[in-house]
Amino acid sequence: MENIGITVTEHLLLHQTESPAATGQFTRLLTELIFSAKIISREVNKAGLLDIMGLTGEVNVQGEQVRKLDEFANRVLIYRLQRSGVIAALSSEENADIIEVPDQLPKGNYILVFDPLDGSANVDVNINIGTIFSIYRKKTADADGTTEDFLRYGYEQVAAGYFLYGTSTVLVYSTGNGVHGFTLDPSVGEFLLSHKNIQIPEKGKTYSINESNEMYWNEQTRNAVHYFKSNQNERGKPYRARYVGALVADFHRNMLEGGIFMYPADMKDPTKPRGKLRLLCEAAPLAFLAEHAGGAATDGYKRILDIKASSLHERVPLFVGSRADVEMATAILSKT
Ligand code: AHM
Ligand code: MG
Repeated sequence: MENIGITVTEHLLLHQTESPAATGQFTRLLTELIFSAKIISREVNKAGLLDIMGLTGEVNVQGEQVRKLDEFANRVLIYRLQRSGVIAALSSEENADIIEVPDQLPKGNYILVFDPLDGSANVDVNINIGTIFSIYRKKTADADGTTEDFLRYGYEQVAAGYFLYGTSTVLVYSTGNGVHGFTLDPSVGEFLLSHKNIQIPEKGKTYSINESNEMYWNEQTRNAVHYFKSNQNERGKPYRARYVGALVADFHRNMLEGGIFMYPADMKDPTKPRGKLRLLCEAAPLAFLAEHAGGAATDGYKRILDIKASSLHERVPLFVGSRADVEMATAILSKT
């Protein structure tokens, strides 16, 4: 019989012995994430049809307007994961504090951080968006997760991944043993293995950055970006510029084709130069995936996975993607 595909669960079970994270509890956790993503994907696909487009009029903890689809994705993930029995506590980009598992529900040992709908400004214009997740084991003795369980080094993650709602819906994840991609076959409702053991090319052909921030950058950042504009890529041609404005989409392209995504610190607020992206729900999980695919991720100076979060919504500059390109950007940024 012809090959009819390997589902995520089958893949996880086949490789269970190789992965410390792949226990029954972990399989349950991933299954809940997958089910939530299928629901979100369904709603994303009809975003233009329903009264789901546009803003809710509320402002979230980051001071940004909350879109209806963000709110929906957030609610689905919280509802499903709180009832999974394998989670001690959750943290979402959309919620100021950690989200507890109510006392009447069973609790587990995992800590989940997620960005329910990354790049959600793209919803109304039909451009890719995604869901990012990061998984840790609870480290405090308390059955309920505490903030301390979330303020961790990125290297402590047991798994990380994302769903990209694009031309197809794709899941890319790693439990620290290779990075694998699965594509949702809507006709059978399953994610099937489509990208086995993804390896980011050592040097890429693309740089991705919002260059309209240039006036807010310091000299080293300008120099680093200038490097990619004035040097040759791995094919001996100029680097090409691509910026979707959805981190997951830019990261996914660069993972498959090679390249660097940069969101440097800027001086939009002169009293505090900082990056835009969040360490726990964006930078750390993508850094985990990049490294396990042979790439790299820094904040321009040090490895993202070596940064310990000091608050739930801490922001960091991010340089992530092909190893040689990230090392080049980091070397230029580190020059005083
Ligand atoms: P979000 O999580 O609120 O959608 O914000 C994160 C997004 C990233 O997906 C994207 O790379 C970045 O913000 C784009 O920001 P900018 O418009 O400043 O370039
Ligand atoms: Mg985001």
